[in-house]
Amino acid sequence: MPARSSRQDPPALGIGMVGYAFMGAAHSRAWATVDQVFDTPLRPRMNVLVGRDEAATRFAARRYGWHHVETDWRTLLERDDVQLIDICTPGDTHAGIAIAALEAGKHVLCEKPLANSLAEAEKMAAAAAKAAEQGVRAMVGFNYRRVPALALARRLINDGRIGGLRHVRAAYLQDWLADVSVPLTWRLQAERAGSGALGDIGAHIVDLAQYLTGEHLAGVSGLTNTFTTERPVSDRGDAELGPVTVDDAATFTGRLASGAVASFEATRVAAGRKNALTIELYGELGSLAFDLERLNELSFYDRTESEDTAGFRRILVTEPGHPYLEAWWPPGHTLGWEHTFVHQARDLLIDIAGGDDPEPSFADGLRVQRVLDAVAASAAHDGAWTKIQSP
Ligand code: SOE
Repeated sequence: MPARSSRQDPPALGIGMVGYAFMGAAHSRAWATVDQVFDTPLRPRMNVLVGRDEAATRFAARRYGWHHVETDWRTLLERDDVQLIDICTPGDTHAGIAIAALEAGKHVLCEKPLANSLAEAEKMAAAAAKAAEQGVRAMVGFNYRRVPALALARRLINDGRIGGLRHVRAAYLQDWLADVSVPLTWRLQAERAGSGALGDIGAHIVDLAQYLTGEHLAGVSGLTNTFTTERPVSDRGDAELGPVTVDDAATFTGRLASGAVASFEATRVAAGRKNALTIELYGELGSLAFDLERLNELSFYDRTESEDTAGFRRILVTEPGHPYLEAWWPPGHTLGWEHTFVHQARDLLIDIAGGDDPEPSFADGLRVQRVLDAVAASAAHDGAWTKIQSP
C-alpha cells in the first residue's frame, strides 16, 4: 500500500451510491469506517445517495452520513463530486448503471451477482476491460473473499500447503423462505433478480471455490426447485398471491479445470440455517475448512505432520500477520460479517490509487455467471452435464 504521512489527508474520492437497503447499509458503513481503520491512499467522501423515493432516500442519507440526495442515478454521471459509483440495487439494474458509469469514466463497485444473465455479464465485462484502458476500475462485490480466514486459506493454498486439489465442498444455507407467508419481494422475481438461491447465495460459493482454488469450473450438473410457487404480493396481510419465478434451492456438482471434483448447495429453505456458509477444500497434502458462523477461525489439517499428533488445527485468525488484521484490534479481538465490506472498500481504494485492476473483477463476475447459467441450463434438462466455456 502506498505510504502516507499520518498527519496529511490523502486525496478525496467522491462516492455516489445507488440503493440504500440491506447492501446499501452495509456499504455505507464500510465507506464511513474504512479510513478510520486503514491508512488508505484515498479518502472516500460519501457525496451522493440515490434512491427513487426522495423522502426515504433523504432519511437513509441522514442516517448513514451521505451529503446529498438524487432520485435518478443518471445524474451521477454528470456530477464532478462523484468519481466512483457503488451499485447496491437489484440485479436488473446492474448492467445499465455499470456500463453507463464506466463509459462516463466513473469507477464502479457493483453488488453480486454481477448481472441477471450471461449476455449482460458479458457486456459488463467488455465495458470494464475497455474502461480499464483509460484507468477506470471496476470491482464486483463478492465480499466473502475479504473474510480474513478465507484470505488466509487462499494464501495457504497458493503456498502449496494442501497440495494438488482433489475435492471442494461448499454450501450456503439460509431459511428465510421456509415461511410460506413471506411476501413476493424482488428477490423472488426472475425479471428483477435473475434467479433465486442460485444467483443470490450460490454465486458467493461459486466465486469462493474459483477464487480459493485459482481454477474455474469446467462443467456442472445441477438441480433446482421452487417449493412455494405462489406468495402474498404484499406484507399487508391481504390474500392476493403472485407467482414465484425463481428457485428456492439449487444443488450442483462440478468439475474444476484440474479434474478436482466439487459439490455445491444453495438454499433459502433450510429451516434453522440463518446464513450458514461453509467451504471445505481437500488436497493431496492437507485440508482446509471454514464455517461463516465461526468466521474468525480456519481449520487446517496438515498431512505432512506426524500421524501421532496430526489433526484438524483451529487457527484463530486474529494475528496482526493475518490478512487485514494489522489495522484492527489486538489478537483475539474478533471481527464479524460487516468487516468484510470495510476490507472490500480498502482494497478498492488501494487499487484505484495504485492504478491496478481490482479483484474480483467484472471478468471474475462473468466467470461466476457462466457457472450460474450452466447450472440453470442443466437443471432445465434434469441435471444433464453442461460444459462451461473456459475463461
Ligand atoms: C440474501 O439473503 C443475502 O442478503 C445475500 O444477498 C447476500 O449476498 C448475503 O451476503 C447474505 O444474504
